[in-house]
Amino acid sequence: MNEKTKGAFIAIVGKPNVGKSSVMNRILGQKVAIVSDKPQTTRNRIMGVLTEGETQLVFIDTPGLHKPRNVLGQTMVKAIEDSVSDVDAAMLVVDASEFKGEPSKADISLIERFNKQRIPAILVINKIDLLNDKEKLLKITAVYNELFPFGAIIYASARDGYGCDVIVNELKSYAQEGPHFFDEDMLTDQTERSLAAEIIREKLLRSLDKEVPHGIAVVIEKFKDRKTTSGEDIVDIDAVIYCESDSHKGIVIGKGGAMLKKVSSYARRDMETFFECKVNLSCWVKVKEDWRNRQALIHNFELD
Ligand SMILES: Nc1nc2c(ncn2[C@@H]2O[C@H](COP(=O)(O)OP(=O)(O)OP(=O)(O)O)[C@@H](O)[C@H]2O)c(=O)[nH]1
Ligand SMILES: [Mg+2]
Repeated sequence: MNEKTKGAFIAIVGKPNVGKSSVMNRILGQKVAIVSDKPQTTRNRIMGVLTEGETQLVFIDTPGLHKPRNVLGQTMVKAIEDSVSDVDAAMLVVDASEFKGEPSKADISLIERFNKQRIPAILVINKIDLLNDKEKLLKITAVYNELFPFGAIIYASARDGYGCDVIVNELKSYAQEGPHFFDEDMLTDQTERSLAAEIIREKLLRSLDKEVPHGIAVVIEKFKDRKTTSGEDIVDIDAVIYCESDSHKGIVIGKGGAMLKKVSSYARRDMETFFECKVNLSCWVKVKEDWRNRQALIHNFELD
């Protein structure tokens, strides 16, 4: 082969809930990062790799930039800062439907970081499927154009897939000649255990209200392949769902165990699709008070 390989590392940044993980999943054509309608769904850096011909784009999906209210929040914000310092380009995602006439504080602070680190960036205006007023798009474009010399401003809908091919083409222009960092068929750096834990956390975020899911951490204690008696592949997964109080534990378990049963069954289905085999999932719920302020526990839960 005389083709020269190229690659770029791209940080995906923005406010919570704007659709960063959704855009990455859509670009990769596979769900590697969990998604929910609750802010702060993504808790640490999640890598997604796209290899197309000679070019490899390595995406770093990050938590949404917010004002930390606990040690976990501080750790999440640190993960964003670390990501932006070490990439070839950044992709700032904004939610078109949430635009209130001026850029958010989070976006201004991220743009300051692009300037400080001398990182080029593109702007992705996402969720355009929710916009009735197309004038608003022009307004957002004008406002953000004033703020930073974006390499491109792209209208997108991660829900429909609109604009995602344009994003990939733009990002390819930041790729530099060099060997690929990862195998062509690699999709993410997450282990099977962390993928399984994240799938459970996604179902909890989607099924529970308010503060309860934010105070949850999931740890996989067992992940073991075996063959069933009829020779089929099956994996036994034991998961512990940690929450912050007895009352939260009660909510996670639900009346007669109904909530835990529902969450486990949705999670198992997703795991079977992702791991392409049968899954036997058992979940337990335990309490670890105020874990989001306890560095040692945050470390144990692999969130730092
Ligand atoms: N209508 C519409 N909804 C979208 C689109 N993209 C994402 N969403 C929804 O927006 C919500 C947030 O999506 P995420 O991808 O989790 O957002 P995020 O920016 O990664 O959020 P954090 O990880 O919390 O920072 C979810 O309910 C998505 O389904 C879009 O293009 N259109
Ligand atoms: Mg996310």
